[in-house]
Amino acid sequence: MNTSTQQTTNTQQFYNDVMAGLQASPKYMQSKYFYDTAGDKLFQDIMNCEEYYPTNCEMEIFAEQTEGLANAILVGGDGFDLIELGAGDATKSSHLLKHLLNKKVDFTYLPIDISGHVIDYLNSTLPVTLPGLQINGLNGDYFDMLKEAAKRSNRRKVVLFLGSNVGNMPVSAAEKFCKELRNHLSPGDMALLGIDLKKNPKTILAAYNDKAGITKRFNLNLLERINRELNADFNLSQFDHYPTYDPETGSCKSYLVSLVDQSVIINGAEPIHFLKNEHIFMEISQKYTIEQTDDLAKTSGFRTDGHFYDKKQWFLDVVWIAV
Ligand code: AVI
Repeated sequence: MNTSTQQTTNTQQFYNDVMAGLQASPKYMQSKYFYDTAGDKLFQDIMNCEEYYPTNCEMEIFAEQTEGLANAILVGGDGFDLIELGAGDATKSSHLLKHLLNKKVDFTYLPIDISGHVIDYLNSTLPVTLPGLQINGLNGDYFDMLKEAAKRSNRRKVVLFLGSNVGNMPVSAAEKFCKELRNHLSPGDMALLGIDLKKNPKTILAAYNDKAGITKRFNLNLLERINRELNADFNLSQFDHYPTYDPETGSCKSYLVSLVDQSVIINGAEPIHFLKNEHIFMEISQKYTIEQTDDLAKTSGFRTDGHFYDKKQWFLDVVWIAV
């Protein structure tokens, strides 16, 4: 498929998903659409803001416990493929890559990302910053690319899925995802997942309700994206950001709330009506207990082999072995 055909397909899919979500009751959006160019930048700002702790916690684990992480994944032996789902700029994993290179470990790094720009960037920059790195970036859907990786080599696989991205799925979907991940692996292959833990509810809520209002802008940016890419007329000032955290379930959820009765037209279709105070569900960021992560491993066909925490014990990186 050429780039412009792909673009048209993506826009059509975006439109279908937005319409399905806004015609549903209650209304919802898919958080994967947060990440256009402006959304990527806002997410960078979130990661740098004082209240958003997950990135710093996981960075601390990768920077200060690199040897432990490396030893955990080397248990299965030398000569493996290190696959990273949603690699982004690979800042955290670079600590691990550097350590493995210094130890002269035989491995190939295969970052997978839905963004072609991310893969081009990693393919061109990492071999410069990490001389000797064997890198083979794959652009596409996670599971399609895992299949591709399996076709290209039959070496042992270690899959990284960092940043608490698994938290952006409800628990049942996370289970389904982990089972599917397991189905793409063979016994002895490994997964290293970053998972945000339950903690003081105020700490969690503050992370999604920063004082500077960056998370609010991050949520509103999706409406702006719909205006721009799908020819819609959302009035952003008529929506407010409403984050919640339920300590019982561990679900942190973000909503946009309509401040007035209003209608929005998307690409000339039938207007979408919003009642005053009606909400749109935007995103879940699920928090887990340690026991829940062990259960998640078990139900999806893995055995837990390691737990790595930051000093505050706010964040957990688990090492799972496929059984
Ligand atoms: C990408 N993901 C793990 C972030 C999270 O914490 O759920 C996205 C995010 N949304 C608002 N702040 C950060």
